[in-house]
Amino acid sequence: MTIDSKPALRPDFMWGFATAAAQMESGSKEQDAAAGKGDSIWDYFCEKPGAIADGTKVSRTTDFYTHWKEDLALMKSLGVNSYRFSISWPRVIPNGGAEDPVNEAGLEFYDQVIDECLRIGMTPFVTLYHWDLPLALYKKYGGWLSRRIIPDFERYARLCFERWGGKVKHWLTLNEPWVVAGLGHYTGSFAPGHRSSSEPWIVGHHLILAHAHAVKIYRDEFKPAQHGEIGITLNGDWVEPWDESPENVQAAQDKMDAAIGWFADPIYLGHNYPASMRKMLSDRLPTFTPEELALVHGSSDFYGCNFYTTNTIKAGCVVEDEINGNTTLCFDRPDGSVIGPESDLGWLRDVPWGFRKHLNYLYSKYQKPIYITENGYAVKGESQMSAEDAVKDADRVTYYRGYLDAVRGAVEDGADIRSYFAWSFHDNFEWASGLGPRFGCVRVDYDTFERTPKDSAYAVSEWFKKNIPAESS
Ligand code: PNW
Repeated sequence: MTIDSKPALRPDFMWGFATAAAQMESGSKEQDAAAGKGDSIWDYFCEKPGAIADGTKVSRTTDFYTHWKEDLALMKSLGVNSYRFSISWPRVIPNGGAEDPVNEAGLEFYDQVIDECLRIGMTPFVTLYHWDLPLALYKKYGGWLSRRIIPDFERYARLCFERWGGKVKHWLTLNEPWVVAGLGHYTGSFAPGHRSSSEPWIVGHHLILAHAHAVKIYRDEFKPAQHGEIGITLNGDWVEPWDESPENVQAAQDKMDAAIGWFADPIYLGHNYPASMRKMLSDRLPTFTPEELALVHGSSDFYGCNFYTTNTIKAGCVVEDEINGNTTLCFDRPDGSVIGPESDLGWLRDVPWGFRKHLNYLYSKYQKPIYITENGYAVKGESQMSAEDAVKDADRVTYYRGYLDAVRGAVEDGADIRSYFAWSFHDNFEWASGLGPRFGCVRVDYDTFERTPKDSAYAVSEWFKKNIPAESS
């Protein structure tokens, strides 16, 4: 073995694919009803004309509910050692509330999935909340807009720890609170579709508190016997100042504060929100009481990182964009060149070098082991391709190789990185974009639900075979 190919990752590095319940479980509305699943805010949002680009619905995605065993076997055949997925809150508590009945069939569904993961040697990495809020809680008190959500989330979390904590040792409370607050309540592009300049900051506050309360329950009541770890996962992409001017350099930091610091600064650093956000929002931004901040500070055992792209960034904006710190995100440079090729989504480009910088930034600022919980790519025009062409996903292969090399680079730089989950296992419901953009390493035929691995599935698998040292036997 040459020095160059020396494996840099930990022998116990966790890798596999990531999914989320709402994006891939359902086969039909009738199936959901028969399974006792309650509606989520996404079921409601999908009924709004124009909300979903192609008019598809979250109640008919990839039917993992039927195909779970075959999907887990396919993952395993690719050599993974773990699987990140989420529990559907309305599947296990259809109306969501602390006093509402539990749906035993929903619990049994996840019993099967978790048991099968363990049986075939995949470590389950489980998200409690990946955006599918029980609709009943939204109707009752506005969902995340109300503090009343905290005891309801606590009860849901406790139910999950009680039922599965003996088997699940890696928990994520919330996936990407920035998206829940920002796209759900500022741009209105995601469920529940609110456009407001006051709500996102309240929603964000309640998300942080609900997360921290769930973590306290885990640590007080379950961790002593179950010995697992728990944290939150945040999105937030890298930004490169458009040029060296002080205002554009400042814009880059303001954007990192708004996307990541909003949640990470209270949780990891104990700050009462970043100063740049306080300046921008003044008293629209809530304040943690000292007791709340004591609960929040340190409430994540690790840094959960979802990462997709890199932008160039300029100070100021034409249209106000407070969830990005009122900056302008670009893909071009002063010399007219672009930062990376286009994908199937306007916000996503393939820029591998930004990932290494980003991981180093996170590790030096927050000083926590990093679990990469999502990273992936939607190939431009893939939906219009034949199945034969779509599985030859050369652009996705290039993306993964570049980003995975960046992960190894950050490890070589000294960052403590412990997992990597590719987004996503198979093509699935891409939220407001519907079934159009495809993120899967496995193709799904949306008529027959047939699954076919793409070249990227094998490429990711090969990369890990080369880069994780064999555990000494
Ligand atoms: C993440 N943005 O969402 C989610 O965790 C996944 O459920 C999703 O499928 C995946 O990334 C790909 O989109 C995001 O607009 C959605 O910046 C939108 C944005 C970021 C993340």
